[in-house]
Amino acid sequence: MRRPSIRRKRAGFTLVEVVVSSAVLGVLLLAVGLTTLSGNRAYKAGMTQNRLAVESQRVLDRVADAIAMGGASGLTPNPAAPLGSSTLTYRTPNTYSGGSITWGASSRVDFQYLARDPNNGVDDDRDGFADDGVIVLTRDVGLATETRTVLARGVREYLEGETPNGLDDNANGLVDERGLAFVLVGDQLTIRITLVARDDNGATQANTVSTSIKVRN
Ligand SMILES: [Ca+2]
Ligand SMILES: [Ca+2]
Ligand SMILES: [Ca+2]
Repeated sequence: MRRPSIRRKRAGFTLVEVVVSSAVLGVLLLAVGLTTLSGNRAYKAGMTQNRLAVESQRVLDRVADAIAMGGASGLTPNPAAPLGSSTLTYRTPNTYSGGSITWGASSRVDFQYLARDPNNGVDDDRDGFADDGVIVLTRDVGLATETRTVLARGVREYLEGETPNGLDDNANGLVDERGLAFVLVGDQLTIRITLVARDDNGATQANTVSTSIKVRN
């Protein structure tokens, strides 16, 4: 005669199952947390990069537009390689008649240090960047009508990739160039700008733009 089989119902989980499940859940939660954190950091960095890209392009366009009307012979100093220049004074034509140009007052675009963060290797204003500065457009230089317009803030002291060591660290043909750098080759004036900012993670973000314009002889 066949004995009836007795099946016992399992109640709950074994300790091993609980430990394993908890470990798996922990790993999953950690992975999700890290992914979220990583995504959040990337998002904040991306936002700052986008803002810098738009801002640096806007400034570059303004500088290029301002200088485009100037004649190459009126550029002071002559921003020749390998040093280039972080300041450029130019004159725009007032009138053109009988084959001759009457030049107007001088204007200047240059990199300037801030009074609150002078050129001393120290981040005096504690914005995260030592000796960062501004790009200034000065019209009617030396006249009673002189005006000064700040075109950009957060300008890196040296162009991205460049350190002050007598070398061309970023391999662009210029040595120790500033965050605003002009160089003239023939009638082609190249303008380079690096803007910097801290993103919401506290990380440094930089954006560099450049353009070349033809200046008139
Ligand atoms: Ca300083
Ligand atoms: Ca600073
Ligand atoms: Ca360089």
